[in-house]
Amino acid sequence: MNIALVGLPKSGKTTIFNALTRSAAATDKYAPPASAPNVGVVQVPDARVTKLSELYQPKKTIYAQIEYRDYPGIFSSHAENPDNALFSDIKANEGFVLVLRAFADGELEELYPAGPALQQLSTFEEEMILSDQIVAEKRLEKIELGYKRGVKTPAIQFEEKILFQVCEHLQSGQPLRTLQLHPEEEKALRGFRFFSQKPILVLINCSEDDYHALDELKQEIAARGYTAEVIAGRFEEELSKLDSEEAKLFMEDMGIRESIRDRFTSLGYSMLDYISFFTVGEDEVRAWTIEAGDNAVTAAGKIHSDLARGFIRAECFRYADLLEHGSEKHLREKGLFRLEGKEYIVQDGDIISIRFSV
Ligand SMILES: Nc1nc2c(ncn2[C@@H]2O[C@H](COP(=O)(O)OP(=O)(O)OP(=O)(O)O)[C@@H](O)[C@H]2O)c(=O)[nH]1
Ligand SMILES: [Mg+2]
Repeated sequence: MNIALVGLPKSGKTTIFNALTRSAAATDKYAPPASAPNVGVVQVPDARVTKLSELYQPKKTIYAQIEYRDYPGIFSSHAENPDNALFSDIKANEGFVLVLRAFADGELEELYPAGPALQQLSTFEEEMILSDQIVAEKRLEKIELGYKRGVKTPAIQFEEKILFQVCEHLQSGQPLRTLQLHPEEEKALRGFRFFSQKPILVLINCSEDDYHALDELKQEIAARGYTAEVIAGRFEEELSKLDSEEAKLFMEDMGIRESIRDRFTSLGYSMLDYISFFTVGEDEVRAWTIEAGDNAVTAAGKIHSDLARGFIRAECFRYADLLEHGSEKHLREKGLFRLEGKEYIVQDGDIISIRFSV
């Protein structure tokens, strides 16, 4: 899974990146925006994988991973000339964490004016919509030009029809996230990687004092269709440098139940609507990530494309059942060891073995 940290300049993206990945990337107040992202990979702590590893004693245990990519601030006069390479890079991520600056720093606000948090959200959304509009309109112009040269296929006409819809939707100020599309329409648009189509989680970055006082702002952001979470960014950055016992004491003091690093496991999965399935054996116990609603062939393809191509069936049981009955043998006796076909919708916590032939 990969997640981009985005936002207006100096909203605290790198500070939060450091907390998430236990890195020490520079967070200089005066430095101009960097030109490349910071990248960090974090293992997803999953008690189920740990338990499966105890049961199977494999040579290798592999947890799922989240890759965080922390980008320089975009969409403001301080981030001029957004070069296309940077935008493409940002849009290649699966989901966005939008960091809003909600800590008070008069000097920063003077150097990098951003306005109140809600205004930052509006600015960012408007800019995403505008950027998508430019992309869609450019493509429409190219299609028109093609028509004049006699390039007209049903596929292009189909694309044109959807792009008109896209432009209309964007023009009304709506992000593409809210445009209902059929699967084949969605497929035709996939290559554009529109900004406003990405799943977004909003992080309100505030000072320690305000940590428990931002429910109203959270609700206002929710009313605009976003999930919002509050984080005391700099505090969490400091926290991530401590050992876990020390960190626990500080967190209790502050009334923080879980560090951002731990909170993000479920936040990331629910933002992207992802679930986990597992493969087990003597060699390896491993967690895999797929979208909720994916079928057995898609899951097989995550492991290896050969497994999807030569898919015969999935042998499958549930983690919870294994825990309850203790062994695969007992599961077989209870009829809880299932054979599933291509169309089977994989469930969170399924343990799967793919039979295939190529
Ligand atoms: N008081 C306070 N300051 C913060 C917090 N988070 C970040 N800062 C400060 O804000 C400044 C910018 O922080 P960064 O994390 O570098 O911000 P950024 O969004 O990565 O900045 P760009 O990448 O340049 O857009 C630094 O001086 C941080 O120490 C916070 O939660 N509270
Ligand atoms: Mg930064």
